[in-house]
Order: sequence, then C-alpha cells, then structure tokens
Amino acid sequence: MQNPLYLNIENVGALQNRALIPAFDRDKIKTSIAHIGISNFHRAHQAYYMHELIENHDEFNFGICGIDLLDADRKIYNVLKDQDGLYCLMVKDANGSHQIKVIGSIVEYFFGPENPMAVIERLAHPDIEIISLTIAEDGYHLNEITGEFDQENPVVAEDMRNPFYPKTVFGYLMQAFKLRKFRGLAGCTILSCDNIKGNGDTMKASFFNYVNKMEPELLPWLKENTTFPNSMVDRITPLTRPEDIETLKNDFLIEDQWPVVCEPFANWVIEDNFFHGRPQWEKVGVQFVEHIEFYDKMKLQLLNAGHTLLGILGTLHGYKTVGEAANDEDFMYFLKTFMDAEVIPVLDKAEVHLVENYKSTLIARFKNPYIYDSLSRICDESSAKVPIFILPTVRTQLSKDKVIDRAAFVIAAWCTYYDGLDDQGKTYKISDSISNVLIRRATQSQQNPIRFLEIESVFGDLKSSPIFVEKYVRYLNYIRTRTIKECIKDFNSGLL
Ligand code: CS2
Repeated sequence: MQNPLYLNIENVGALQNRALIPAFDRDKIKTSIAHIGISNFHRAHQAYYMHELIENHDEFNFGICGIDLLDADRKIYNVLKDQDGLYCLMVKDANGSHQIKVIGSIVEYFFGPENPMAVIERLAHPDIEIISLTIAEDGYHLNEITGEFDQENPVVAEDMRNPFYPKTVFGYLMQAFKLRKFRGLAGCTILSCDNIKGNGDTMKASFFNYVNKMEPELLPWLKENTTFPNSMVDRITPLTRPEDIETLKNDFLIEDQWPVVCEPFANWVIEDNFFHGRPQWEKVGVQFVEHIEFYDKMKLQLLNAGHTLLGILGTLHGYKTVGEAANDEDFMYFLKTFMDAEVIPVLDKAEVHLVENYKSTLIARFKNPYIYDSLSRICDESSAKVPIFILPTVRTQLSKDKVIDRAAFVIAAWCTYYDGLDDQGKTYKISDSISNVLIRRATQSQQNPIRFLEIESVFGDLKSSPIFVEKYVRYLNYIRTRTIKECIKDFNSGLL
C-alpha cells in the first residue's frame, strides 16, 4: 500500500502513476506573463492553456508569474510557494470520468501585501510582455451608466492618498509603468480575463482615468506603449470543497492543499491586439478574432445570466448547487424560455447556429452532476453581475418593444433574495460589497416596490420604463405571497 505524497517539485516525478504530470522541464521556462489574481478560474483556464502549449508545442517563452494583491489571498500564495507552483486540475466529465492533471505553468509567485516593491519591480521588468488579470467584475470600478471611474471607492481613494504603497491593480500598474518609462523600457499588453463586456476597453478606461487623475503626464506614454485586447473567457470552475482534497488524498494518494475542479469544456476568444509577440495559443484551441462583441454577448447574456437566474431562484427554493437547480424541470423550462424568448433575439441573427449550439451545450454543462458549483458562489457580488449579465438584455428588448417578462421576474425574485429566507425557512449568507443597501431597499420594497429599482448604481434609469416597472411590481407582489417553485410553475403554465 503506497502512502499519499505531498505535491511539490521533489515528489512530482513519483506521482506519474497517480496523475498526469508535466512532461516538460520547468527549469527551461522563461517568465513573460505576470498574472494578477490567482483565482481557481485562472488556474483552470489561462494557466491550463499555457501548460498545454508548453507541453504539446514546446513554447518555453511564456511562463506565468502569479501575483496576488489582496490580504485575503495570502493562503493561495502560501500554497503555491509550498507546492512550487504545482497544483492538481481535476477535470470532471458529466459521464463520471475524471482526469487529474498536475499543472506546471505557474513558475513564480508574489504577494503584494508582503512586498509591494517586489511586485512593482516584477511588473516593470522588461521580460514581462503580458500582464493579465482576473480581478472580478467589481474590480474595475467603472460606472456603466456614466462611464466614469469610481474614484470615491475607499480602496481607490486610499491608493490615491498613498500612491507608493498601492493596494489596487491600478495603483500597482501605474507605479510599474512609471518605472518602465523612467528606465526607457517598452510597455506591454494588459489582458483582462474577467466576465465584463469589452473587458479590455473597460480596463483601459478605468486605468487611464486613474492615471489621468494621479499622473497625467504619464498618459501620452501609456497610450503609445500599451494595448488592451478584449477577451471572452469560459470554463465553469467551482470553489474547491474539502471533499475534493480528501478524494485526491484517499483515491489518488496526492496531498494537494488547494486543487482546482473544473468541467471539460474550455473556451477563450481574444482580440489579436498584443503589444509584443504573444503565445501561439491558437495551437491549443484559443480563437483569435478581430472583434469580440458577438462572443462576449453570447457568453455573458446566456451563460452568466443563466447562472445568475438559477442562483437567485434556486437559492430562494433552498437548492445549494447549480446542478440541483438545473436538474429541476420547472427551473430548466423557465431558463430555456428566458434564453429563447428574451436573450437569443438580442444576439446576432447571422450566428444563429453557433448560438443554438452554445445554448444546448450550456444546458448540459449546467446539469453536470460532478461539478458542485455552489449557488452562493454565483450569488456573491450580484450587484456587480446583474448589470453586466441581465440588464443589457432587458435594455435591448425594451428598445425594440419586445418581451422582458422573465427578466423582470428574476429581478423581482432578486429583490426578495435580500429578505434572506428560503422557502424551507432557512437563512443563507448574503455577500455583496453593497449588501447593506440591497437589504435595506428590499425591506423598503415591502411598502414601496420601486425602492429596490431605485438603486442607481445597479439599475441606472430602468425605473423610468413603465413596462418594466409594471411587470416587476406584479411579479414582486406575487413572489412575496407564494413559494418560488409555485411562482415558476405558474409562470411556466402561463398563469402569471
Ligand atoms: C459565474 C462565472 O461568477 C459567476 O457568476 O457565472 O464564474 C462562470 O462560472 C464562468 O464565467 C464560466 O465561464
């Protein structure tokens, strides 16, 4: 009987009968990508693609330096250090087959709160040709309605007061690019990998806004020396559960402190607009396009909106995972009709086959019983997600006098989500940077339903659409007096 082995560079060779291990010499890798935000998603997506490229096409020029900037990320930094950047990717197919692959593309790691200067120096180093980001939807601080960067945000404001000890991505990048300019070095590509429409454009607008306020004289150089390709990223990656760590240890005899679980599906579409050269990711399935808009819309407004819909409705019912909600026929019927009647009409008609294919694959992906993707992960920070995933559909449909009923139903249900109690009488955790506002407005909406829609940073001027308001109010009153399951059934059968 063999014993479990700790995952690190010394032991990895001995794991070859237990998992797929990197079939390349990591010492040969040169680091040219600095990635900020070593999330599970990054480890299942970009780091995975890079690993595949190194392993199958001998691309040794683009190893990844992982950088975390938040105090809360100390754990992943420590784990990466402890495991020499190695971790297990547990790819779980819906048919029950699982593949364990040790990913070896992250070769350096830095932690901002411990040593901000080291991070700034690394970002400024001429070897770094791409700075990529997963900083989440709420990390960009750009007000969609006004197009203005939120300089009032407390962490941003703190960076503005203490620019030499930055905390935000913007503060770090500004210091790094100042050094590059001062030293006569070139700039680089900034590649956003977040679920935001036009993520590169958004990053550029936020960053330039920040620099313009802080060091306007740096701006002309930056404009000449950076590019911000837009990209669409896709792979469902749940939070790691203690059970996943146990399975690896007991069934595969590998001790990994923080493995990553994901589905087999992966997709990445990028606008080919890089300042220097770039990895030839197309060799491992990445698609390079001139314009991202169609792919962005399809993904954000079908997949992410679908997640948000299942997250809100499922939580109200008492479900805990996307799989549970997606395998409930009433929920699935509601989701499918939302997609067919309200989302697909706003997508490019010329690409109808692609859209239909994406939709049906998506439904199977949501149903994958081996991906325990918690609804709480989906609902976290909904105030930053709903405006990106659902409201663009509503606005386009309204502008064409088309149906918005299911979206209005979801928004009404979302308001009751902040009442904090599911239909089984259980409470759930609400996690949002503006949770106090959301909870207060949901409470006020019991007297005056519009109060919730009046949160301008989320809804903009949606409250001035009489059609939307009429539906929303009707559904809200209905939902508040019945279980969500009854409401969905009534909706599906045309009673509502
Ligand atoms: C999810 C995404 O955060 C969310 O709400 O919808 O993380 C989703 O799982 C990924 O975008 C899948 O590509």
